[in-house]
Amino acid sequence: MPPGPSGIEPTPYWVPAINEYLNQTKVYTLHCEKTVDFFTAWRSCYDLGEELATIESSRDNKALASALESSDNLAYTSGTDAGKEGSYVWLVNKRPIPGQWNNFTAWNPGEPNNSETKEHCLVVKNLPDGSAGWNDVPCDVSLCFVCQRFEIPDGAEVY
Ligand SMILES: [Ca+2]
Ligand SMILES: [Ca+2]
Repeated sequence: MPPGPSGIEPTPYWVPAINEYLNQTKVYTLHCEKTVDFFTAWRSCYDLGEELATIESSRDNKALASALESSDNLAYTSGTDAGKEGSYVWLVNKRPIPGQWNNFTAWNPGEPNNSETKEHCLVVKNLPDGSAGWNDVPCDVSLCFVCQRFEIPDGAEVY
């Protein structure tokens, strides 16, 4: 593929259809080298040829909790209600939270609370039971973030 307009080499990109989704192996990677705001996190995953994380099943949530390691890392995912208050979507795949096809969420008790009407980004933190608890926070705070990639199946159409 030719370089994009900004000189960035496009990487093959593939997103599984919903009916393929739960059978796919997703790989989460935590980034804490430099803490960043939400959109920098979104862009940083893009620059790595990946995407900012989605969490669409309890399996995803456990895998993501493992990626967070045992530390107190608070990390951005691609969940946001910045476009419409109270209506969360995964920015990278446009699916609603909870999904129509999978009702999974893992909000901590009392969340999302849109504190001071300023919280529009979904962050994750390890819980003692090995899952990841969700909270909404302001999108401009500097945090770690989690990128994801899928194993691209043979014969899949990439773009
Ligand atoms: Ca909000
Ligand atoms: Ca909150």
